[in-house]
Amino acid sequence: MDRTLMIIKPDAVKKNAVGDIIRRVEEKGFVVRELRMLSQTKEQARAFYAVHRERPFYEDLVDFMASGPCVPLVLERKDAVPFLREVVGATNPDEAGEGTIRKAHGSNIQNNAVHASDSAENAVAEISFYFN
Ligand code: 3AN
Repeated sequence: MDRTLMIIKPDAVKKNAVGDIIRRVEEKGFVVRELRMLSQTKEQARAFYAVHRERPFYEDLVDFMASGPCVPLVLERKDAVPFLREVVGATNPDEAGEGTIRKAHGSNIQNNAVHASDSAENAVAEISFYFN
């Protein structure tokens, strides 16, 4: 079975959408293997999104990710990485398909409810960022 990392972002935690998001991924056959809640420091958020450090939205993204508690989870399923990306939907919630998590809970391209690893290699690195 493959594993991937999902983060329920601060906007979704503030909206009380944690339970609904977990229900949606469980309904799609994912098994929750690890889960925690933490409030990230800006340093942690900067490190997690270091790949975006040259992008114009980087500091806003860091402020957002450090704005309140978030919930990283390790999810297990066959083809976990690509399948979770489908369940999550497009980065911009306006472009996300019907039935996706971002369509249901995202507010805008930054406050888009969840993060999902985009490759098997990144999934391994991102899981070890939050879980030993
Ligand atoms: P995804 O999360 O769909 O893989 P990425 O990796 O391109 O998208 O972007 C990481 C995060 O950066 C997004 N989840 C979103 O919160 C934020 N983001 C991406 N593009 C923009 C943008 N144009 N303006 C503001 N925030 C953005």
